[in-house]
Amino acid sequence: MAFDVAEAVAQLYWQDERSGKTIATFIAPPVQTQSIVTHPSGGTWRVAGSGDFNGDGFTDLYWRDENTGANVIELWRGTQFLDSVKNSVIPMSAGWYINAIADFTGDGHDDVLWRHVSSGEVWMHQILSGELVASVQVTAIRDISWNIQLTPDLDGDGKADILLRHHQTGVVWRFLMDGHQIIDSRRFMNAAPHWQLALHGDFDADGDDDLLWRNTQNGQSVIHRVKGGDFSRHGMYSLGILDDMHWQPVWARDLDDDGDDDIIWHHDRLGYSSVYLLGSTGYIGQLLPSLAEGGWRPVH
Ligand SMILES: [Ca+2]
Ligand SMILES: [Ca+2]
Ligand SMILES: [Ca+2]
Ligand SMILES: [Ca+2]
Repeated sequence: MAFDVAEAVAQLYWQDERSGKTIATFIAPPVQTQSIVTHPSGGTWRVAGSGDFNGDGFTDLYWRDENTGANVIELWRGTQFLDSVKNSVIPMSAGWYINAIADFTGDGHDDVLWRHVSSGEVWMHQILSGELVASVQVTAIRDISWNIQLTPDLDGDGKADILLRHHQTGVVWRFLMDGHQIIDSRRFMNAAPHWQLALHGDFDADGDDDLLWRNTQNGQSVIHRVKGGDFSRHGMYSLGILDDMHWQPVWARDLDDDGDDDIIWHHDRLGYSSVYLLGSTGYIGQLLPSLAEGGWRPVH
């Protein structure tokens, strides 16, 4: 069923790693979907991530040329291609990779967080209207056992923060951020390593991001509400067990437009997608038309 993509509340991208073919899926309440091919192939280019780089409310694409290391932001307005903006040249061989795309400066334009594969350095590219306006070092986390796992806005100030995870101990560490500056650095919580820190989103509609955990041993999902930037044991509730681990939670978006983020799942082998529409007492699950084939990568 077709709808006007201007009514869409979410625009999600998928890419076939082999060809670089890219699909955009638009979702409008009450969970209607419409998919279009944006690029029949990628050549030597692959999408490294997506975000809103010009603050117009539509999702754009960040492309990297794997041969030359060139980076280009493609600005989109729904199904309409607007512009492509050269951003920087960072050869893959230099060891830098994109760790996260999020709005660290709070201006509504997403920024890019890079990490160096061996030195552990963390670097930020601040983006405005698709253009690179500042390139600044954040910190160096030399111990590469620490991953930058998620970049939620934990304290609800409109600026993304950083959650690190130690992949052996499971310890979660928090950086509250103001742009590229770390304004608070402390241990957030402990969790056994088989609990995967899967997604963040504002699941209770109170303005700060909450966390979705998945137990990789039994498939249980747990939402963990964050209050004032901190962990609260009282704010945890289960979303039940989905023991087929090919089902992965891949995005958090407010799909029914009621203020709280909902969860989009994807079966990485069969290509099925489904949603959990969250409410105050649980969720309503709904299967979606197949959005992308198995083996397609959701672009974050
Ligand atoms: Ca920004
Ligand atoms: Ca914040
Ligand atoms: Ca919240
Ligand atoms: Ca919702």
